[in-house]
Amino acid sequence: MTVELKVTSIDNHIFSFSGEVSIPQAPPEFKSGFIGIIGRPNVGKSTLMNQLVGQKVAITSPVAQTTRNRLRGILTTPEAQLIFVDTPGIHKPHHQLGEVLVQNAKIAIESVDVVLFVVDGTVACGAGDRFIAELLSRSQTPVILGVNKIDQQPTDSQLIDDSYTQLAKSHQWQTVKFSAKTGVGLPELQKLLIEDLETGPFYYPPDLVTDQPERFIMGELIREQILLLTREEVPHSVAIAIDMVEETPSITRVLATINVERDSQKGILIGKGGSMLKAIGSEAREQIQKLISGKVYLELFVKVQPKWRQSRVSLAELGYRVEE
Ligand SMILES: Nc1nc2c(ncn2[C@@H]2O[C@H](COP(=O)(O)OP(=O)(O)OP(=O)(O)O)[C@@H](O)[C@H]2O)c(=O)[nH]1
Ligand SMILES: [Mg+2]
Repeated sequence: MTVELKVTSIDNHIFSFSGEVSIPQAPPEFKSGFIGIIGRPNVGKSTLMNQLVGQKVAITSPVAQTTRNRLRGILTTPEAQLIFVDTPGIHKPHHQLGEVLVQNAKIAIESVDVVLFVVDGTVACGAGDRFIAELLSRSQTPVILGVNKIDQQPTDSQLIDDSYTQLAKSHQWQTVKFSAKTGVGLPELQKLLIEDLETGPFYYPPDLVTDQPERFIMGELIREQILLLTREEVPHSVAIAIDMVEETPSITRVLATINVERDSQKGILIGKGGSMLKAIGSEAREQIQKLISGKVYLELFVKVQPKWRQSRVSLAELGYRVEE
């Protein structure tokens, strides 16, 4: 028996279903479920999800607070379907956007089957981790502690390791160590996660890797280049709107607007003689070409929209889920 799932999508190549798709029926012992990836900013949550899924579905950067929206990455093996929910790093919020992000992470904790609490194995457990641990201990959701970045641990990592062993012990959490960057330890992590899941159906078609429309990922790939190429407050003050995607047999035309809060930020983004915008555009274009496996023409506009981060209406308009 197959279940017919009707989804209408205009330009969702990754989604890969425009029209009708069939989700096969899972075998009796098949396991499935939702795994929330939670942790402080910059610990490697999105890098981990991309590695597990085997494709870049989430953008990553050395700048903290890269991820803004909850995003699913899907891994289907012969025995299980794991749906990872990547979340924004949890930190003390300073403005409306920050509050929305933390609130969304809290909701993510409650709406998954297992929480994978990711910490940075290059530094000892800190106040930020304990804040999240406290939040997690108030929820019924089972937790696995994932110590990441072990490829970069100092040679004497005893104190660091002890700090996490202590944390896991006090909450009776299982611990697993890995490197999202090199992939070391990920097979063990995957095995542990599958053990923790219950038997269940396919939630998504087996070949799907994310629940996000291609348009959203295009915007994220532009934002990723801004994170990598600009400094200080600029990266956090931008919101991307994809205004148009037009596909022809030979090329896909994408028009996008980069919204910023101030004229000075607009100046930085455009750069001398337009050099910065050109660099952002050409790098992002390459990434988008990889995403859609085809030629792309990308045109970027910069617009000042004062205080968009302070306004819940603007946040919603720019595609951020605002959950109460
Ligand atoms: N050495 C090393 N670096 C890593 C590893 N995993 C992630 N990183 C780096 O850590 C930085 C942050 O990675 P992200 O995946 O963007 O982190 P995040 O937790 O999603 O960050 P937010 O979305 O801001 O909360 C990037 O520069 C990554 O390349 C790892 O296993 N080893
Ligand atoms: Mg992230």
